[in-house]
Amino acid sequence: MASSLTRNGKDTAKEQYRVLADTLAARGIDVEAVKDRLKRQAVETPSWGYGNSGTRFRVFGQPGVPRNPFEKFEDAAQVHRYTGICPSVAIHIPWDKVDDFGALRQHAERLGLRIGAINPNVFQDEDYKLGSMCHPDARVRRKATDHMLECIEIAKTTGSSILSLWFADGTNYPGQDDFRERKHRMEEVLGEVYRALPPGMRMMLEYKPFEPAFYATDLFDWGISLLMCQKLGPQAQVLVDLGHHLQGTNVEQIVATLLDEGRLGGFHFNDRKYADDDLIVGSINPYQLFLIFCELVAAEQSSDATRRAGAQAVAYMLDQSHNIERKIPAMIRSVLNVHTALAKALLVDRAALRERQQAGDIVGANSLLVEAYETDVRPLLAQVREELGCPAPADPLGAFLASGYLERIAEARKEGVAAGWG
Ligand code: RM4
Ligand code: MN
Ligand code: MN
Repeated sequence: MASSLTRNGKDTAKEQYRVLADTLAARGIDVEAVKDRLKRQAVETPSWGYGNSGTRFRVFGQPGVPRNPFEKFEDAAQVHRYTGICPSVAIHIPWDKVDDFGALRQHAERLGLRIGAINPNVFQDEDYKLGSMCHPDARVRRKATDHMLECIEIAKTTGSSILSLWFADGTNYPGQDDFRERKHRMEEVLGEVYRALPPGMRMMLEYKPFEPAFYATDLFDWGISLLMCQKLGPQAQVLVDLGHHLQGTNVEQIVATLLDEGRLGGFHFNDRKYADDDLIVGSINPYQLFLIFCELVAAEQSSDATRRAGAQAVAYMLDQSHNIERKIPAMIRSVLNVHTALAKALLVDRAALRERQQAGDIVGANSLLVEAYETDVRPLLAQVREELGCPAPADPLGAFLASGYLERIAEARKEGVAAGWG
């Protein structure tokens, strides 16, 4: 659907921006500073979000889906082109295993991209039926450890600075294994991997309450991830995947707590209605996304330099599987939603908020958030994309759909096997 911005043409978009900028300036907002922050935002897209995926019932293939990691980067370059803020792509090993990672890196760079977080896969092998790092058999733990060490080597070649870890480890029945022993095995394996990290590389530890394990998961919540990180050392940080919480969890409070402890490594953005649904971020609960960004902006603007630096180093990544929706458009929509949530969070009058908090003005304090959230930031983001040099600043998704790219890849990638869940 064309937005009002495109319907009325470029000049109208400019006019709408001028009106908004004046309104914001009158509210005491430094519009240039807001734009600078929005231009500095980076969102990493996941290579696996470009391949076919599905549920355990069915994977519905799509035309033109990449057949190899090189083509995934070509699709990711489209997302970056139209949004202006997606310069890197996370890869998953072995889904994205290639003979020559140096060549993949060059390919990415030629497209104006870089290779981002490396995600080892220690859940899709027969050996991992009882777990990987917590497996009762030392041979399997060794295999999982070696795979993670191999991923650190790959990261050195690709120039990646994040080793992103998610484990399917857990048990399905009470009594199946010993909780404390599994925890000890986890500490040992993670310790060995941690010690192999070169300086400057961060390990990010993801948690998830259930699935595929249905009784107990070894890294089950942010508390256990934080505990592990604290035992490991400063290069270990927690990764918050928005779909990895039980219903009703206050995710923004977790974010604030981790930021305050200097242990928020990054995000896997997505959205969900029920569990780990991996839907387009901001499609179900955009208000939660906004509140999360409010915490990030607050930490970035904190008077404490360490907190500021920690917030500025947060890695913003998407982790989504677009099962039935077209992949590149879904990715573009996701990135736009992230940018929108950040833009709104940047409009919160933090000084006034503080005053009202101190005064116990509950409704007044809340109103400042509501006012920011209700602001239509589309003209501001269009202006930001224009300044970033995007080809269709007012309507990136519409312009991508009209570009003919989807038709071209459907034709060009007819032969061969599409990448997807193996
Ligand atoms: C998990 C988790 C991981 C992702 C895998 C494929 O649920 O979110 O980040 O790598 O799925
Ligand atoms: Mn994830
Ligand atoms: Mn997940």
